[in-house]
Amino acid sequence: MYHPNPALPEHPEHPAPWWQQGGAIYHIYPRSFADSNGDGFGDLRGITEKLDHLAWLGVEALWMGPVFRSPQVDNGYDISDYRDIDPLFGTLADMDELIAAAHRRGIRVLLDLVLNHSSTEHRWFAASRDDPHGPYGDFYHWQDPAPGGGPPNNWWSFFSIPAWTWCAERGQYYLNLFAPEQADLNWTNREVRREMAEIANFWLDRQVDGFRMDVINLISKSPGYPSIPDGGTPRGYFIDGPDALRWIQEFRRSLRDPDVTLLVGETPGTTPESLRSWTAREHRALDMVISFEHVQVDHSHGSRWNPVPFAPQDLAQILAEQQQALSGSSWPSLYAGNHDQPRVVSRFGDDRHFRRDSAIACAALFTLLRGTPIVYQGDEIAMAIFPLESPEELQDVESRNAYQALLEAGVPPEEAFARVRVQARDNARTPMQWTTGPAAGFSEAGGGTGAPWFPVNPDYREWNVAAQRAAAEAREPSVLGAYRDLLALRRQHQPLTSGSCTFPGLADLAGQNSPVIVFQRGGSGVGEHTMTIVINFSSSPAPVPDAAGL
Ligand code: ISL
Repeated sequence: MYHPNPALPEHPEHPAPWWQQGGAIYHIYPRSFADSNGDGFGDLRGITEKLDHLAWLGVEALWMGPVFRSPQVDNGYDISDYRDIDPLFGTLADMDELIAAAHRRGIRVLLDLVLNHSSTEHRWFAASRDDPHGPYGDFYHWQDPAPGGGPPNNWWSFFSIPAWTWCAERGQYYLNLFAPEQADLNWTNREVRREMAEIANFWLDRQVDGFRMDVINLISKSPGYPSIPDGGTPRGYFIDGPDALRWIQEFRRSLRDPDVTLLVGETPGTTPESLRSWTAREHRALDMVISFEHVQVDHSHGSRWNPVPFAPQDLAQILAEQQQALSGSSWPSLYAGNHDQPRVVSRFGDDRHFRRDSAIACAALFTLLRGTPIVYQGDEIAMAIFPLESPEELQDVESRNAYQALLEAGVPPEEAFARVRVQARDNARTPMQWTTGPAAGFSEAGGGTGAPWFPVNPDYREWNVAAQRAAAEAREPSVLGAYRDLLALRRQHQPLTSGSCTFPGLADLAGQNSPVIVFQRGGSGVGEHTMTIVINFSSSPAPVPDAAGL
């Protein structure tokens, strides 16, 4: 049974759903959060043991990355049984205990459903491969080779490889927009859609409060699988495809509690118009989306593997556009860091000279805009990117493939590594830094079978939860204390909870190199006050730009 956190007022005067009442979501990457049994991997019991950290921080919900049964080719984003917990993370009983323990502390629980694709080790895939005319024959996207041989079209996977894999047993190609071990499910099949809703209801019956829906805008593929014209984008082909919105609406209607279940959709490559369309309340599709334009601000020509320094005004322009698209009856999520992105303080801050203050500046930006903040584990203590020294240290399938693809394109090895190392997803997946103890307190010392699955960032003696909690309690400055204060501030001031969000002087600031971002949160009623937030994203004093008109 869910009990509201007494630290979080319920706002009976606002009819808004719980996620619009000032609370934040804490994002956990389970294998790197807390290891309760000393096997080197984080687990569910580890999360349960650390719930007081979340309660202290003042978050209203947690979202954990996928913990379902999986061969772990993509760290759980390749699910082989949606109704069971992978032994790496524990058992169904551990999950029940975690949900109950979170609810006792007033923290809601969101699971990560990966419904665009399953593992090729799922029983559906074996049945589909072995019996094209059987009940599962059509569960995936199977196609004959192109007339001249080779893959059916020119689609390319997000993981720098072709999107079609040949299956000798069936004599056809299947579609995989990620790794070959992640086969895309065929949502045109009504049975696939029914299975998806039943999986969600299975977890709602176990008392979860909502879902983050992985790459949910990829579920609809263009009929006939046409090739993308040279220079074109996958939009309309497999991004924001023709039936995606309708199927998400149908999915919501099939849920046990369609009105109170939070659905956060991850939507790479989408447009501001689609953002609005997915989330407009009257569409009854998604409640929020995780969009990407702002985390691509430092990608040259849209390529993650060609990073350039970030310009604060470019970031402000993108955020303003998102805020505009999601105003009114839509609602944004706010994030800069997650398990797929480099660490925020290393990316938008100065992790060498102003690590604490620049992490706080990033925190202020991504907690004070309109929307629900999603705080990624470790960002609340300014964890930084990992000092990767060689390509052999890369563990993530996306980073390894990207490095390989750069080499194959003729990029010299040193340059290829330099380009991958700062953007690699591995950077944000290092073990959580809890204490100054062995393995940063991530893994139980003693009884364990080995070291953490990924090395702890060597800076943990200085940057850890225990040290910052002590500082916060002594009212000394710390990133952790700042996060807690910012999250409380959002709940206490109506303009921050639900007011509008505008960027004064935005058009005049476009293309300028001012490091100062200015935005205003408005009161929603007559006579309500507004709040102005001014953040300097540089290492030296800077004037508030005149264009902001303050
Ligand atoms: O972050 C990315 C681009 O900026 C991609 O790495 C990412 O794969 C893409 O955004 C989709 O991410 C989600 O689905 C993937 C999984 O590997 C990611 O971890 C997940 O967040 C496939 O399930």
